Amino acid sequence: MPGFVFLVLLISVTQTFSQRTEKTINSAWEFTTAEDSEKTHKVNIPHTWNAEDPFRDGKEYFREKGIYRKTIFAPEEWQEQQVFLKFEGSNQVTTLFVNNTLIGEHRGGYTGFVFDITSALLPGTENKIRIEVDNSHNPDIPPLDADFNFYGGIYRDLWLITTNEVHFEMANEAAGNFLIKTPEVSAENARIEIETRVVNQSGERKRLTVEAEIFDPQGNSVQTLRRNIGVNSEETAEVNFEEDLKNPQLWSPSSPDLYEVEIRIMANEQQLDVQNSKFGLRWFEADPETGFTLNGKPLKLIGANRHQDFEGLGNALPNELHYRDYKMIKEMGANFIRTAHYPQDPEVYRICDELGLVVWSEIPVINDVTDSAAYHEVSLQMQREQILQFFNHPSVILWGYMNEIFIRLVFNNEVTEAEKEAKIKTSVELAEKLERETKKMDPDRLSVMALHENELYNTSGIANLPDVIGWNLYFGWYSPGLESFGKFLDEQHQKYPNRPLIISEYGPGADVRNQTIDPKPWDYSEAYQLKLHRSYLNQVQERDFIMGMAAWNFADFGSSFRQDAMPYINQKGLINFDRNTKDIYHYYQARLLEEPMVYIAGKNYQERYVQDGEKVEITVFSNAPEVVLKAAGGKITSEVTEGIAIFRLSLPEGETLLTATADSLSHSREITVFRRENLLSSIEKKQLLVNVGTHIQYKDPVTSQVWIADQEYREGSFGYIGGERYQKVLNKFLGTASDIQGTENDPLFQTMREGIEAYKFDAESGKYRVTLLFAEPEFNASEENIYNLSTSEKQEITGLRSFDIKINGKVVSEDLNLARDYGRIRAAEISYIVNSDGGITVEFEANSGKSIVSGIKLEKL
Ligand code: GCB
Repeated sequence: MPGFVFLVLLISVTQTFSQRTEKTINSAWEFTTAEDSEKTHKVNIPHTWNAEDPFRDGKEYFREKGIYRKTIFAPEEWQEQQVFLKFEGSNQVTTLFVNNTLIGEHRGGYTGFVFDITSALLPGTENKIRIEVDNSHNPDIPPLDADFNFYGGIYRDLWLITTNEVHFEMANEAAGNFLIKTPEVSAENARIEIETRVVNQSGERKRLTVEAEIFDPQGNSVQTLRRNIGVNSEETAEVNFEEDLKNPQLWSPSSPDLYEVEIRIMANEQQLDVQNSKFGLRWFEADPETGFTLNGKPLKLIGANRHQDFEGLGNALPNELHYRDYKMIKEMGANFIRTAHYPQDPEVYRICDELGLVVWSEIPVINDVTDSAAYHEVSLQMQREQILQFFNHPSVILWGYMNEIFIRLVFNNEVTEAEKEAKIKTSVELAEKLERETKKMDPDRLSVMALHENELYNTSGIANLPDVIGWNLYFGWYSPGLESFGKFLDEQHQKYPNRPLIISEYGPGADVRNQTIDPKPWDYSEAYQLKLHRSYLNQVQERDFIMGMAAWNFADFGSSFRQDAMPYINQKGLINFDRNTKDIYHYYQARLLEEPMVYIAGKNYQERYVQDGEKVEITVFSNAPEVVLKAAGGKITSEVTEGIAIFRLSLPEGETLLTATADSLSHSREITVFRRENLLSSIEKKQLLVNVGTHIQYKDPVTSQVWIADQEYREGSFGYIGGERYQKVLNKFLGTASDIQGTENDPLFQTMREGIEAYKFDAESGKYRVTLLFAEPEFNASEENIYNLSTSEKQEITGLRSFDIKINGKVVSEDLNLARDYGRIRAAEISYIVNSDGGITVEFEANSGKSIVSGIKLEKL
């Protein structure tokens, strides 16, 4: 072998060994729960053991300890290296053992951390890694309580990192060892400050050169800065650089240009360590009168909050799914996201930089505070970790540290005045500490907290602490009146004219199975979701002083105690838990996108049942001034107002293809029209199914059957006689937002008619099957959740009921007592065979309490 080839080989070999390597060690861990340590199974990280049980067992989901074990082979070369394990996130107390030696513990489930495992490793052999992750409730670790699931496990990537003995600081890396600060940026000049820390674990003093090379967004090297340093063994040296960049290319949602810095440690021309980080140049301001400006221009921040879970996966998502979510948020036309209620995967911040989304990132100090030094300390540690870990991301503009911190207190009827005072005191003290820490660590960004609609935030003084106040406002949902939203904001603005305000949450629950053209609060319809969001968007657009708004929530998410239209799911998403879009997602596109769009609403509302003479209402979203709709050979043009064109069409029964055109773009959808007056005569082909007690049309996704909206009896047709719509809570139109046992079709059973006298069908003579659907809605009222803010208005529980059912005069069920016969909030179905010689009348006669029915199905046999 010629001498120079040998030399080249030698250099590249030593270089490979001496430089940093980073690789995931996600695959094939032996997993067990402490309870059940005999049984292990192989899992891959990202992993949670709670992907399913919160959706099956509700609040009882498994919150204890899980143990991950693996052996890793440590090559001899590791003798001269430093070896680290880096966790991106693990919920919530993580304890690491290597060869049975305790390495360390980390508290908190949403930030990253690094352990140096060098001293416990045995090179040249197998080494045992054991990671214990404890997800039990811990009064000293936030979140104590919140409206989402606390999925346990190592649910983000796990990295094995080896470095030279001389390296950029690692042990502390998750707490940030390479910061790029941009304290002064203007169109002409950007000041850049780079901070790094170099560690020498080689056993001897080293003379080193540290370099920082800056690349512009096109990848051109624009500057290399150098420092010569001497570092004693076992010491850490801080190395800082400063540089001015003329005429910087600015980062913004419309042009998310990213610079990059590469830092290197050199010794005798050899590179010992290297790290890269992107960063961006922008400046911003939050003004209490004029709102938010970015790079000197007003920018209304509009977007969504986002939780990190996904149907079937819990919080253990591959990076691709994070990416897909944020891409969808961007494609909705949004420019803003809030990582409610905790720091998210590092991939998220990288994506937001790249896509151009302004980020509010926050720590999970939610609903309540423990008055303990430990709780305060863990909260501060979380804030430090989040700030240092995501410091270099230009997308991050707001650091949040509390969400609705008084909500538990406000809804706790048992608390004494003294306890209340103590709670307020510790919460305000913690907020003061967090505010101070946030500003100390990052004076260049804005601090923020989110409040719920309650005066305590003002009277306690807590709302005076951060730079920006976020309001979570649910007018038109938890409290009445869509217009109350704007009024509330005006009042706040007037009372506190120096506070920059942003809307951190708003939105109603919406279930795509529930459809109507006549939406009402609490009906969980897509139409009500559209109505509320449209109104809120307008009210924010009308007010310059509001910095922006983030919808609650981008996607439906898991919440083990929730009992909405779908149990254990918070359905305020703009898209479903499985990421299928709801109408509202497309509405935002019409309001926010600059490129042309047209979309016929009603993806989940294809079956349209209309009364005699009634027209079919079609809603089209577009950002064009007008839309043309073609249907059944006709063509109509309609103006677009606030992103919506409404068409009322006389359509024949049966299928119709609709095509909407705007700006030379088209969108088509097929619908099927049914005339209600014909339903009885066509009953041989179709069953007639009625969602009794509601204006909502419900589609069972499993059978594809449609339960049509209820109607009052009219001659020649069908409908109810007597009674009223059941309401669990006054002023709320939905029957009961309870998890109805024994069915997946909760909305069908949640709404009902109480005190009903009869249900009548003017059907022709023949043999029929009549099926009645029931559920006893009354249960212990104290089980209602705190987010149903009007619980004080609760109706008195009317107790159990008993009634008889007659069909065409004959008693078919006597003394039907739903609670006794089936249990409360449990679906019950009874079918009866009826031979009719014209007409079917089902009568309900109460023996005690009031009769009640949820649904009725008529089939001709
Ligand atoms: C809130 C909370 C959020 C809940 C939301 C809701 O105000 O901040 O965590 O999920 O309301 O849906 O009730």
